[in-house]
Amino acid sequence: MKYLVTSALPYANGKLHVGHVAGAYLPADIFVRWLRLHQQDVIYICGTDEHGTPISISADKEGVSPAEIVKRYHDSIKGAFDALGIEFDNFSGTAREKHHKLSQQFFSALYGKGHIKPRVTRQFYCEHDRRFLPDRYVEGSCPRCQAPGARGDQCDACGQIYETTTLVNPICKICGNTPIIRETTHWYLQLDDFRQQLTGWIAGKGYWKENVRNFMLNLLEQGLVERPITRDLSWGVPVPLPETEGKVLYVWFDAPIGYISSTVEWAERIGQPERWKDYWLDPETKLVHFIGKDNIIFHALIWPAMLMGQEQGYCLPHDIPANEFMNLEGQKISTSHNWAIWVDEFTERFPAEYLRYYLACNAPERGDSDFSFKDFQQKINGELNNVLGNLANRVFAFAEKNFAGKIEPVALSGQGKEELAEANELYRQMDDGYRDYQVKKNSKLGMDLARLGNRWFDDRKPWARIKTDRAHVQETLYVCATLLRLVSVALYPIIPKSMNRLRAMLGLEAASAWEEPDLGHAYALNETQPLFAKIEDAAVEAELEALRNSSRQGKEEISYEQIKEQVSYDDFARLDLRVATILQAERVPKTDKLLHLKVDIGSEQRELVAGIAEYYQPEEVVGKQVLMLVNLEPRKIRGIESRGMILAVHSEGKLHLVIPQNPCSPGSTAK
Ligand code: B3M
Ligand code: ZN
Repeated sequence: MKYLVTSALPYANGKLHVGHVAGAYLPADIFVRWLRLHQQDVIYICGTDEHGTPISISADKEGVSPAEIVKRYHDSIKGAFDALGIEFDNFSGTAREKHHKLSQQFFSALYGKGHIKPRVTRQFYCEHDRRFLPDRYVEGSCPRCQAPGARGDQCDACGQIYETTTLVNPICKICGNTPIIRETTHWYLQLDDFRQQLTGWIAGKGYWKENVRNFMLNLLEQGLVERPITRDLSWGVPVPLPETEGKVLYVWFDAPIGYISSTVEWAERIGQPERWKDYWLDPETKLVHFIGKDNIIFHALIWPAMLMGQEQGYCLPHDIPANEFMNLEGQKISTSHNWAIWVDEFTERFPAEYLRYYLACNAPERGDSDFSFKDFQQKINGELNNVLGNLANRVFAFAEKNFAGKIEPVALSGQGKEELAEANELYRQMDDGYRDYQVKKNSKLGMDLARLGNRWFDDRKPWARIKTDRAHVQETLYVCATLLRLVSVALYPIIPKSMNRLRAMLGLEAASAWEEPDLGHAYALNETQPLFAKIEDAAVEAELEALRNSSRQGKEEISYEQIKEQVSYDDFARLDLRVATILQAERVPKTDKLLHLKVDIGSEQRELVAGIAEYYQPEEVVGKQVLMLVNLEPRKIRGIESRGMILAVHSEGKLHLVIPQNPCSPGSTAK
C-alpha cells in the first residue's frame, strides 16, 4: 500500500499563522509520522501556491515584482514549518518552470478533448488602471447573502461561489473607483462532462468526513456549472493557446497540479526521476489531501474532474480530511488586522512542541476551535508538565536514588498485568485514532496513559514500600517505565522531539515503530532531566498585550473602504428600512454561516436568510429587534425565499446586528 499525503499549498503572500497549521499541516504531519511508525510507504508533499491576485496586489502595493513576494514568503513559510518539525519529503513552489509546463499539459489535455470551451464574458474593467479586474481585484457585497467585503468568486460568509460580476456595489481594490463591465474571452472547464464519473467516484467514499461528502453531494445535486479557468493577468501560468496572449490559468486550476509537480521535483532530487509515477500513476495509491474547509469544492470536485480528464491514469483522492477553522481569543484570525499568531515569532518565545501539542488538543476537527493563551498555558502546565512530565520526573528520581538508575524486568503480579492490560487498551485506541486522523482524541488518550502511571505510582507507594519490599517497588518502577515507553510511541506523532528525548532518558533508540514493549528489557536511565518547563502568567499576559497592540496597529494600517458613489436623497428614500422583531431563528442545514429567520414587521411577518450564524446562535437572536431593508427584491438562498435583509456591522472580525437603542413597535420606519 502506498500513501501520498499532501497539505494545501499555502499562498506565498504572507507568513504562516497558527490557524493554517491547525487545519491542514499539523494533522497531516501527525498522520505521516504515524504511518511511518507502521513502516508504510508514504511521501508527504507540499509547496507554496505562488500565483493568484493577492500576490500581485501585494507586489503592486510594495512596488516589487510578484517573484520577490513569492521568494520572501516561500522562505518564511518553509522556515516556520521547519521550526515546527513539519517534515515534508518535498516543499516546492508553483512559480517554477516544471510546474508551468505540467499545468499547461493539463490544460491542453482537457482542451483537446473539448472539456474546455471559450466564452465571451463580461468582466469588471477599471478605466482608471486600464486593466481587467479578476478575483481579488474587486470587492463588493455578496450577491447571495449580501455580506460586505466579498471578493473574487467565492463568498467567505456563505461559502457559495458566484460570478464575480454579480458582486453588489463593486469597487476596484487598486484605486477604489467603481469598475465598468467590459467583454473579454475566457476559457471554461465543462465540469458537467464529468458528472457521471464524479457521481460514481464519490459513491465509494462513504468513509469521508460528513462535511466534505455532503458538500460534494450537494454540489452534484445542484448541478455542475462550467467554471472559468483563465484570467486577464500577467502573473501566473500562461494559457497555452495562440489566441490567449495576456491571459493566465486561474490560480485554482494550476495550484492542485502543484501536488504533482512537487512530487516530480522530489523524484528528481532523490535521483529517481521516474519514481513520482509509482505514486501518481498507481490507482491503488491512497492519495490523502489535508485542507481547510474553504478548499473543499476545489479538492473534492474540480481537481478530481481535472485528473479524470487527463490521458495518464492519475490516481484520484482517496480521502480529503477537511478541517474547520481555528479562531484566536474568540475572534476570527485576520491577517489584514494582524489578529494572528505568527508561527515564526511564536516558536522563538515558546518550545515549538508546546504549540504542536496545544494545536493537537484543540484541533478544529468537527467544528471551529479557539486558541486562547490562558488555555494554552493550562494545557502545557496542567497536562504536559503536571501529568506526563511529573510521571517521568518522579519515576526517574526514585529509580536513580534507590536503584542507581537501573529498572530491571520482573515477573509481573496480577496487579501489574492488569495495569499494563489497561495501558495497552489505551495504546490500541490511539492506534485506531490516528488511522482516522483523530489528533484531538489522541492527545487526550496520551495523557490518560500517563495519568494511569501516576495513579499506579501513588497507589503502590514505593517510598513506603522501599524499606520493606524492594521487589514490590521494582515492579512498580518497571510498570511505570513500560508505560512511559508506550507514551513515547503513542505521542511521538504529536510531539516527536519531546518523545525522543523521553526515550533517550529511558536509554532507548528514537521512535521508529508502533512497538509492543519487550517486557524483558532492562532500562538503564540516561541523563534524565525535566521533560517540560511551565509557562508563567507573565508570559501569557505579555502575549495578550502584544496581540492587542499589534491588532490595534493593524487597524491603523488598514485602508478603509472607499466611500461609495454619491446618491441623491431620492435614491435613499427608495430604501424602505423598518424595525423588525425576530420571532424565530434556525440554522440553514449544511451551511455554518446562515440563519433562517421569521420576523414581524408590523404589517406582516416575513422569512429571510441572514449570513450571521457564525456570530450569533439562533436562540440568541429570537426576540431581538433589528433594522431591516424590507423592499429588497426577494432572493432564493439555499431553497429559502429570502424577502429582505437585516443590517449588521462588520468590525474587529465580528459582526454586530444594528439594534434600535430602545424597544420600538415592529414596522417603525427609519428615516
Ligand atoms: N493556496 C490556500 C488556501 O486557500 C490555497 C490552497 C491551494 S491547495 C492546491 O487556503
Ligand atoms: Zn482601479
